[in-house]
Amino acid sequence: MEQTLSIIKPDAVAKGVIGKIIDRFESNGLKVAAMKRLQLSRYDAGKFYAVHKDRPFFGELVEFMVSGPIVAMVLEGENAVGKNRELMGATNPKEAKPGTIRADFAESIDANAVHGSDSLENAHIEINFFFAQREII
Ligand code: IDP
Ligand code: MG
Repeated sequence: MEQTLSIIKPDAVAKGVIGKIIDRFESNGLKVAAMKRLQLSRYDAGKFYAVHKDRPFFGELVEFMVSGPIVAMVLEGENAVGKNRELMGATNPKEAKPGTIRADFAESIDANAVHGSDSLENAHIEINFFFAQREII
């Protein structure tokens, strides 16, 4: 059993596809172990994406992530980290496989509907960023 962090980003929340995205997880063996809707501050968005702080798109990424509410979730299941990445599709929705979340719900490489942890180690760090242990059931 693994746990991973998923974020439904501001573009997908604004479009009203929270339920459709969660259905992809639940229909593919991932359970929602914790969930909250919130809006990030610039400080928190910068901290969350600190690994990208030297990339040219960092400023845009932070502005996008604070532009509206997001939904953060802990997903749990067998191979949850890899399975979530597979369901998400490639970072650029134009390169994402048909039937993936990004292919179906995202418009562009910056507004790409979802975030998912890329390793078990980062999943642990990212889950702790959003959730207290008592919120994960
Ligand atoms: P990932 O979300 O598929 O793991 P990362 O490379 O970790 O992709 O990048 C984090 C986020 O930064 C992406 O989801 C996307 O929103 C944004 N991003 C990545 N590359 C670009 C780019 O070239 N231009 C604008 N935004 C980008
Ligand atoms: Mg990433």
